[in-house]
Amino acid sequence: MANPPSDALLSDLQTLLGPRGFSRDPADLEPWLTDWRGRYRGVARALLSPSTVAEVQAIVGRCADSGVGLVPQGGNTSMVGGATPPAGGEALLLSLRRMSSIRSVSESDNMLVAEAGVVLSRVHEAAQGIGRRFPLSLAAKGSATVGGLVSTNAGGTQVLRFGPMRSLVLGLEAVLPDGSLYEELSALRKDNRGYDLRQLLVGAEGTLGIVTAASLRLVASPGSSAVAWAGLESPEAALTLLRRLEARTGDAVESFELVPANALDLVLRRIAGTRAPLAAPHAWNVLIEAVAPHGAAPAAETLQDALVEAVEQGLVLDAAIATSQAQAEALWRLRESVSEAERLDGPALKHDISVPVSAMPRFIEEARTAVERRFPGARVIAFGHLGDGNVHFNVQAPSGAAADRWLEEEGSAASSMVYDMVIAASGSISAEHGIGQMKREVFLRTSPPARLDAQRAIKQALDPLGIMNPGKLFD
Ligand code: 2HG
Ligand code: ZN
Repeated sequence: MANPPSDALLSDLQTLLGPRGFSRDPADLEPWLTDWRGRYRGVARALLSPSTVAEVQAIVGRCADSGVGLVPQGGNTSMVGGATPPAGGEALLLSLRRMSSIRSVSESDNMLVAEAGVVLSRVHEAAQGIGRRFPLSLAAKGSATVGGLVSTNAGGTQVLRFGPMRSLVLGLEAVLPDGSLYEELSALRKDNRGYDLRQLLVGAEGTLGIVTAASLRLVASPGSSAVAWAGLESPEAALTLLRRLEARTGDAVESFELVPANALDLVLRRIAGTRAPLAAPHAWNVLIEAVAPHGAAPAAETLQDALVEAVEQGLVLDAAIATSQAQAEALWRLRESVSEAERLDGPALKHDISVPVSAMPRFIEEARTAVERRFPGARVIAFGHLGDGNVHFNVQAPSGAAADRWLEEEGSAASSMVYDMVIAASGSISAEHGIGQMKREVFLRTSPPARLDAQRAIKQALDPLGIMNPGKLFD
């Protein structure tokens, strides 16, 4: 267990970091003590905002000497309370937001080096600046930071082709729990010197060290891209369509996002300025983005041909292709607003789950029927990354005044039911959001012993004092 910080430690940190890097003013701390969904609230004794790696090392070193817990935080967009301090008030909040420089961009190595506090949309811009791109995107791109993306092994809406963060991190710089610096911002594509510490830190949720910078892989910009919206009868039809489109485009489908009628309906009702993409509503929809390399037939042509054929065959019920950048953005906005529309609509239980891709259509239909039958009034909204076998199987509480009581009385039974079905389908109870505080119990309950024991041993070896992001993953 971590210790509370002493007055001596606090004043030492204040001297070290100066007025811009240290605050105990409740007004400065307030925005960062609650997660963005308002589900978790914590207490911290001070907000530390270092601007250099040396400062992070000094902070961690001092906290290690006195056994004080540190909660790293970037854009505060965690879906599982992973960046919210514990309620006990004994930890220090370590914001990486001031470490926000892009240290280098290299065309010949096809990579850039960004500090932990760089926001994802700036990574996109920097890559574009040299005619390349960073192929990972998500709705929170305007606030999610590199450190958090690395530490949660973030996924998002482009995993289908280039994989999650794990496959895009070439090197890392991180301060380990004893204050030492792991410094391998390497551009190496091959490196087999023993255990891969970089991959251990990716997805560790700040429990094994503080990521301060990452080398990120870039890919070629496409010659053209096309965005379409299609209405279908079922998730099964959607998966069939995906495989056909992949065959047609030579695996150049970059996004294939499932949106059920109830999610689209929420967006159209709750998000100003949105419009229905097709003439009539359909039970299921997909947003598709496909690309084509320079010199090849434009992506819009290939996608159009494939969709016309799919409509003729009855696989797709209706479809629309964006004919301008503005239209493409409007379609993307529908997809990216689902989470926010759901939040505005009322409380929901979030289940970020995965099962084998081939099993997902059946899982969605069966699990939805089972949950809605057992919990009358609750509504399942299953949307997201069908091609990755990952949907957000969210359960909205019955509407009206009884919602909060329902969550309290039935919420954990409903979540257990979903997770048990996921485990029975050989799936994962956390596909892309991590464990944080929200999933600790189910993580401990459902993980195979060998997996848990090995992870605990790693945590114990690297962070024996338990000062790194206390209360997340393990105690
Ligand atoms: C998404 O895919 C995010 O939009 C959020 O992962 C999912 O709100 C959610 O459940
Ligand atoms: Zn997602």
